[in-house]
Amino acid sequence: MALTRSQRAFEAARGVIAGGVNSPVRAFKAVGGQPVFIARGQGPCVIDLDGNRYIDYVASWGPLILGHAHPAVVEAVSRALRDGTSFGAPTERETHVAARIREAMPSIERLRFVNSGTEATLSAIRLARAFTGRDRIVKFAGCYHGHVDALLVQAGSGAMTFGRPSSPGVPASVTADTLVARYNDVPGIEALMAEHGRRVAAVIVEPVAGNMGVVPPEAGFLPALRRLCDEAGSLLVFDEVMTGFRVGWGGAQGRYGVRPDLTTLGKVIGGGMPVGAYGGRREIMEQVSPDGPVYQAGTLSGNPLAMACGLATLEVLSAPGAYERLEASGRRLAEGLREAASRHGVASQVHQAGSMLCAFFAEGPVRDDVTASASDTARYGRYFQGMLRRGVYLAPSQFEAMFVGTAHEDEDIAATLVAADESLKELSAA
Ligand code: KE4
Repeated sequence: MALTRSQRAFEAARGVIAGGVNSPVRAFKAVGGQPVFIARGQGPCVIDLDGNRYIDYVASWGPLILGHAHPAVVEAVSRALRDGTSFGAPTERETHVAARIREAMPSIERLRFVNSGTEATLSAIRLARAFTGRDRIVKFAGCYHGHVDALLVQAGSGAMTFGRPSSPGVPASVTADTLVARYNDVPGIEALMAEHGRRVAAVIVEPVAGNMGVVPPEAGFLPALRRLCDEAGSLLVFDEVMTGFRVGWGGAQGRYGVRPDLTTLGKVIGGGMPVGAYGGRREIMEQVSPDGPVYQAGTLSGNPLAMACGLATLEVLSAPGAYERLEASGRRLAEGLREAASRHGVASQVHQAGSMLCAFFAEGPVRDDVTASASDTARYGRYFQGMLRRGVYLAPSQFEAMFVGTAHEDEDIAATLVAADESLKELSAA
């Protein structure tokens, strides 16, 4: 049978790009088959090189909350482009985006833009260590904070999918000060902080975990982290790269009412262009160069095109009712998936927080990395392929999230649930 254009493109890519992809999860290794190559996006859909149209729930792993090629975004970036691409000098747009972020999340009294979520978390960790004069960092198994050496320990997302709890090439000396706790396990983190707290610079957490699949915080978990950090004199870092402007205008810190000392952001604040940020209490951020001694820099940080894209995205999201509609879409999808799975006797746990959700193929409750890892990933792979064949593009891994956006109309969600019903029926018959 003749190769599809995506298959030919993948072969060509493999000849020059490591693994044929620029990020591991895109290679479909966790779900089988080969990646489809995307030609373009349009609203809630992406179209591949062979002309197949998919309702897109990857949304570039979260940033495309408005859908693809939103008119306001296209206009803003095109206008900015005509004035140049980058200056390596301050522009007012950076101030406007930062002000919008502070308005939405008042804990971020000062921030610094960088170019990715990874840069944001590595910078936040360095800053926390400098501010406290301590070296220990606590993270949670199943949470992923980018490919930061010190944090690539029992990471979620790609590393968890590939079953490699920590990557080769990370010296033991670099992770020697990284402690790993279990998500949603308050007694566990209490015991860890009782033993190590005085040496802990920061506790970093995904306030809604999205890299072991979606696992919301159980009541009391986030407040416990706030209390334990206050008692130990450690900083609480909310990694809101995924949850920022995703689970609410005020992020997870607004949704759950817990104020972190530092926050990392990415994805939505760039609207699909490379933007990350870290920020928080003024006295902490004043330690960052050039005002303070903590060094961090970046050639393209605050890039004018990326700022224009992010600003246009946040402007649309700030409209009254936007998050109510996102929440309603997320809830509708989650309830429809639960009903379909139940109708066909497929054991699944569907979790939803705002407009991020996921379906675990698991018998029992999923509340941390251990219970998430017990999911039937082979079954997820078959479900993924069934949905892809029916024109629905999900994350090619059980340990990722499904993102619904403002461009998904009722008929897109209805069509998605029809495809899910047929795919789950197929699973139950297998
Ligand atoms: P980036 O360096 O990929 O921009 O951000 C790293 C990061 C940090 N923190 C959280 C909570 C994240 O979810 C991420 C990146 N998320 C993954 C998806 N689970 C990005 C997709 C990929 O790695 O290709």
